[in-house]
Amino acid sequence: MSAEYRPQEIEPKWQERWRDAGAFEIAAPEPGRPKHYVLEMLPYPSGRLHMGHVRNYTMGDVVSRFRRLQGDSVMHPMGWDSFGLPAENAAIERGADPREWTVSNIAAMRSQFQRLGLDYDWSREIASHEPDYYRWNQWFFLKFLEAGLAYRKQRGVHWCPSCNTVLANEQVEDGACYRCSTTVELRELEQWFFRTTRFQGELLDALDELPGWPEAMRKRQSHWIGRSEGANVRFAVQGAEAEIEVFTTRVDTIFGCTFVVIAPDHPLLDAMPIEPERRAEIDAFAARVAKDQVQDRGEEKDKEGLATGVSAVNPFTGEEVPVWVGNFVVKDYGTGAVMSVPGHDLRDNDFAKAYGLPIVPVICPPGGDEPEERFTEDGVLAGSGDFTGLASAEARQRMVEAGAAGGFADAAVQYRLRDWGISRQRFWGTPIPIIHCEACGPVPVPEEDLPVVLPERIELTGEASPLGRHEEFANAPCPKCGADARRDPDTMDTFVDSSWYFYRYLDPRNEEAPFSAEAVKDWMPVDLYIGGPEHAVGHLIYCRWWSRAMKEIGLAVPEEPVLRLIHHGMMTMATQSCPEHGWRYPEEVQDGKCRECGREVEVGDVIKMSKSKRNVIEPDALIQRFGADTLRLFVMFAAPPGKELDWSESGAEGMFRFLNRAWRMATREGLAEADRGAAPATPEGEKLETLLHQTIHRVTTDVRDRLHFNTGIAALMELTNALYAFAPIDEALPADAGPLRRAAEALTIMLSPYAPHAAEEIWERLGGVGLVAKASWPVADPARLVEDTKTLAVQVNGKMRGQVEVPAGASQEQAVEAARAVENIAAHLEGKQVVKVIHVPDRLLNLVVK
Ligand code: ANZ
Ligand code: ZN
Repeated sequence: MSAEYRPQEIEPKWQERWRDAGAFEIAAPEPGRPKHYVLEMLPYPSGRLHMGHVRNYTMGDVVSRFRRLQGDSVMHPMGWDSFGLPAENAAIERGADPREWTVSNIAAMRSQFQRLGLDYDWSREIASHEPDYYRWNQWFFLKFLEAGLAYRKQRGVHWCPSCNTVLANEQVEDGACYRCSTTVELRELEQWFFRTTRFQGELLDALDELPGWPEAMRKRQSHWIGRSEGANVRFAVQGAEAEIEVFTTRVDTIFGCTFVVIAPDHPLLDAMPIEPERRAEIDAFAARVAKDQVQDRGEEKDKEGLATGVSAVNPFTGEEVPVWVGNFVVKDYGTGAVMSVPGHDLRDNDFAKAYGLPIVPVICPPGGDEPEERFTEDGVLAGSGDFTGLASAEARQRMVEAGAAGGFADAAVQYRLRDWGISRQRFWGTPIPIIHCEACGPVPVPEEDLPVVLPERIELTGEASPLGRHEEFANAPCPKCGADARRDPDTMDTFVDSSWYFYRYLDPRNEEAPFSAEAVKDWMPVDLYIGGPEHAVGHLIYCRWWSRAMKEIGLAVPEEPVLRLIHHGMMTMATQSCPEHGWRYPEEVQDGKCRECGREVEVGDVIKMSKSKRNVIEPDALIQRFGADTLRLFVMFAAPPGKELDWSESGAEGMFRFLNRAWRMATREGLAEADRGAAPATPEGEKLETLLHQTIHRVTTDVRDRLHFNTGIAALMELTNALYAFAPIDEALPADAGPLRRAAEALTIMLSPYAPHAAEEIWERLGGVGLVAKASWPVADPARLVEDTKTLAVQVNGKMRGQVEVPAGASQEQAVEAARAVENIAAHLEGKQVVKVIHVPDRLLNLVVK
């Protein structure tokens, strides 16, 4: 083997050794060792690794290796989120077989992962498109159905006309499909739903008990679940035996209610005495606005409405107010009806002005005694009968009490969260285990008939629900009555697959159950979960819900599956564009010039890496050039987790140089033969020994407690520099080689989570026993952590005059004495009298003189 650092030689060698030794396989936690479950969001097997992946997965790998060295039993599995549209689109566009396409992509990505040196326990690998995985999706579906956690309903749902499928609320971003950005439409469809609202209160409350989750993430979930406290108030409809119930968070404004608005498709409209002509107009209006129905109140759009000609009675005032239908009232939120208070609600105010409806302000800003139009905050009530003069909060309470006593109002809580629609009109997903029978309706497939397997060959054209046209698949006898019936033509949302996969890793080959209770007891909850923040309200709510749902059907699982969550942060890079050829890839540019035409390229903003802007770097090319270890170090060093990481060539080169330096020092001649036990024999040796222990301490706490991987690397670089200063590489090994040998070994172990291949090779050459991956993390000697001297800044009359070394914890007298001994400081004290001393121990001394 070469004396030089040659990553291309050593990396495959160690990957093979790890594989042959089954180094990272683990059956169960070893007794006496704490378990640590490190999980990264499982990738969609697109077939190509990008830099975002590299960062995400390296981060998990560093933690996993680090914990193993520290003596933990580490669970670090990997698998594939292998159902989903890209495979199906490849089939539609190029006639590829979705299964073959998927399997070959998985193989390609797995080998890329291995080239990065990731320490997964591959014996636990799972892929969600395999029947032995998705059969458990079907099993859960049936159990949830039994428990009332799943149901079928016709409801307005988001439809992506480009993906030809329904989307969940969580999959619509600003009115567009999260996948392809096409504007979504609203469709009324019969769909299967998971009752996420069943645990909405718990999901919200438990956020407070997740200190290991980023604050921003908890806020987004809390907003998404969206709890509102208020009241339901019932207005009697004039001329009919009907009541309109409204949900309001501001019952204190009810004396200013001048009209009521209900959703244009509200079923209550049928019970109202509306003239036939108006009714026809309302139906037409409803049909028109249904198309662009918005999910959220408060979204900017033109408020449109239509009077019904009917009026209702405000139960607090006895006044009659007109009832309107309006496009801004959402049928599925609250009661689908609102009391409009144009005095204090901006939307109602706009609406009232547009349609000439009365505006009656009833809330005075605090301190004032005039009610103020468009004042939207809490204040003091005016013109509100018995409640006049009360502050808003108190008024709300009293009014609900009065309403409850009178039988026309109740306290009410509303959530913004909606049940999770899981039917997808696509092929490449988990078949829904239901058979629709004309006589019996939807009938569950008996458990013993699971899995319902996707058909092998199918023609895919992009039309919705292709399974429904595959006669062999679609036809099935009704499990109840035996009559000819049809299977459900839809598949499950792929977010079903990712809601519980981390349980399956723990017991991946179980054929009797999704997983065993022992496996869960051994390993759950996940100690650290790493993935993109874009999953804040989709996946990360679903998997919290799924754990609760599993508990509900009797499985022994924790309610909260994930203790600590971090994001890897985006990879960014400057764009480069040639005036002639437009965006250029980095390899199309040399010395700032376009390789094709020699024109100077313009360097643009540093933005998220994207193919379309060509500011991307291919991990494979970097591995070939620098080796995986340099790439790993770079992505871990350049920014802390969660922060954007800007790609730079020089940054990668810097890491490569650092590895070379560490390598040369640790593999230098004679070091492996030096006596590891020899105590420091010189003051320099003492100093090195102390620095070593301080470094161990720093790296341990930075990575273990704070996940500050970058400062951990910085400490290792400093230690390396100190080794060079202590024992210059071109000189013979110093006689005081004990500290050097110890430092080189500890450096190798501490480097190994980041640069595992180089570390193994150094370790072997240093005569280390076994794999460095299985070595023991060095322990800092507490005696060496107390710094014995401190540098005091010395001021005279508040001006910096010098510095002085004092023993740590030196007294004021000691400090003054030491300061007087420094020439420059003494000069400023000459002939003067010290009238006051300000002493901040170990930091600062200020002498006030006259
Ligand atoms: C009267 C009122 C006066 C309101 C006022 C607000 C301010 P959040 O906080 O989001 O829960 N609302 C109720 N149901 C609605 C629906 N289905 N579609 C559209 N808007 C609806 O919002 C609660 C408020 O949103 C309720 O309080 C109601 O307007 C409106 F000065 O009632 B409020
Ligand atoms: Zn039947």
